Amino acid sequence: MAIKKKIYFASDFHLGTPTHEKSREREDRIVRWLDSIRDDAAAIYLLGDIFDFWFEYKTVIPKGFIRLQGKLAEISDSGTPLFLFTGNHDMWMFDYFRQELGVEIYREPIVREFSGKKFCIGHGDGLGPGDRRYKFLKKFFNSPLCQWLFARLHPNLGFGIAQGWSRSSRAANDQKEQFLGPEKEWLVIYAREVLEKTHFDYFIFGHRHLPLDIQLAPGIRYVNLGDWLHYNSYAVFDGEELRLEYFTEREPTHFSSAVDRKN
Ligand SMILES: [Mn+2]
Repeated sequence: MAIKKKIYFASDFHLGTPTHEKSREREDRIVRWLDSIRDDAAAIYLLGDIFDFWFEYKTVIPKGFIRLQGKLAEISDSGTPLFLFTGNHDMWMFDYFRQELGVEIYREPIVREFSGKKFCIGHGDGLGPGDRRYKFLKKFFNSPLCQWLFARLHPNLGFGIAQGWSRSSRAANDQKEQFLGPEKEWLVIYAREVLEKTHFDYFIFGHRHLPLDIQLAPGIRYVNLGDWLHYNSYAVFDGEELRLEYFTEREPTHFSSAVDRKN
């Protein structure tokens, strides 16, 4: 058996958008990626916006995404720890993933140390300067009152409203984000602010939908995980090096080998 020593990070799958068909294709790709990394993964961190919208009622969860859930359950049951962050699109994840899949849920950035390197890990929304409107909305959406009220809406209505919100977002409109330059990227600004007070080796965030690997100081980097709408990007730490990588697939060869076996 391979020695499990790599730590994987990915974010912004946005399952559910833009269409059921496209989302399913993406979900299948993510499941193949998880299959490809699970044997050498010491842990897998999913950094938010896994779903384009999610809400769980006391006894009911949204339809779909069953292959991802099954795969996460399988990996979790096999003993590989999985960690999931809520993003701005799926902040209404409550107990289901922990109870049913054994996946730990985080709502805020966390600090971790791996092989002597200090990591700051989070989705990345609401950090850095500006975006006051979003920061206010986040507080409101996170309030028990708001969640209680949403749960009172019939799901057909509630999810209809939510899909309307989501359709106005950039990701749903298939627009690629543009790099603003290191002076203006707000997560770079945030990381630099943090570094004035505390040492970190690596900052890993999602949310930006742009694969970025930016050196903040010698040996100190900010990695943005990109997304799976455009990039199929992820990061992996092997105990020494942190790398931003892209999941690429060759044409499936298992069909021909299945035929070979029959002969
Ligand atoms: Mn996102």
